[in-house]
Amino acid sequence: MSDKVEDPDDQKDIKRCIHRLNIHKILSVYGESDPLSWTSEAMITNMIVLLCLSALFPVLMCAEEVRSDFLYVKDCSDIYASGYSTTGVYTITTADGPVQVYCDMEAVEKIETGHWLVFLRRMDGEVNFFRRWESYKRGFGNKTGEHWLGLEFVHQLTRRYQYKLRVDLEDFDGNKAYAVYKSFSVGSESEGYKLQVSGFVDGGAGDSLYYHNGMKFSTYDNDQDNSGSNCAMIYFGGGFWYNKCYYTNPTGHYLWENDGTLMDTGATWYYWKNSWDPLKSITMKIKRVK
Ligand SMILES: *[C@@H]1O[C@H](CO)[C@@H](O)[C@H](O)[C@H]1NC(C)=O
Ligand SMILES: [Ca+2]
Repeated sequence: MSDKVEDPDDQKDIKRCIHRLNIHKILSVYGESDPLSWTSEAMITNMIVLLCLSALFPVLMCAEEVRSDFLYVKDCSDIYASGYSTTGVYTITTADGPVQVYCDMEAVEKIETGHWLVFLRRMDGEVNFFRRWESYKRGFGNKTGEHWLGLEFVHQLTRRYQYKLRVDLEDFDGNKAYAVYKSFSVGSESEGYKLQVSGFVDGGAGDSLYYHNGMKFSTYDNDQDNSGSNCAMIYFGGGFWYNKCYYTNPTGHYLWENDGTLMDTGATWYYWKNSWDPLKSITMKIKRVK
């Protein structure tokens, strides 16, 4: 596990060294010497989190509901057009049943209207993102807090309509930056939920997704990355379109502060400051392009 990372450039070599130290630190926290034991521990934690979340569903169901056919109300733009302009959780009925979505209805700039459909949100570390393929496919988390909406749902939307993507970042000093991609889509499961992004617009964040464009999605139990190792496993990441391995890892280990330790396993977006610093929050959201 320690010497199978095949990162060619120096930058990655440095990363690899830090990474080894990190594995050691994490394992000592858990009092284990065998990485596999750590994994089973993480899996048990996942199960507990999942159980807790299912108990919370009734609470979430109290959110505002827009019940309609997937064909007519498919995303936050339609919900907005139906007269709902408050940011929050809404329910969309799909062929696979109801799906709860978090709609960010705020206009971010004067020229840019709201009604973004959030598919990833990290903000406080309350939700464990080290999860298996099935979780990333179906979605998990707390829709008013940290969550992953689910690859299948996002695929079903982006195969039918054209979407753009916006990524919002915030560091621990309150600085913000963003990146927009004018075109965003996720392939089918048989295509590995492949990522397609293009039309980068810089809102100060830089373009960390270029390295992930065209990649299949990977989780620790479904390695479809370009590394000889398993990116999700070696960096304790969640699920992402890992390449060999990443320049952004929004589902990474949530770190509550930028204290210099465990830094390269965090939720990072490298090209903002050319650093692996963990972020306080990161949101990925999509909007239909007319
Ligand atoms: C969901 O997350 C929000 C924001 O962190 C929090 O206020 C709320 O209590 C959470 N809800 C549940 C049901 O855990
Ligand atoms: Ca691999």
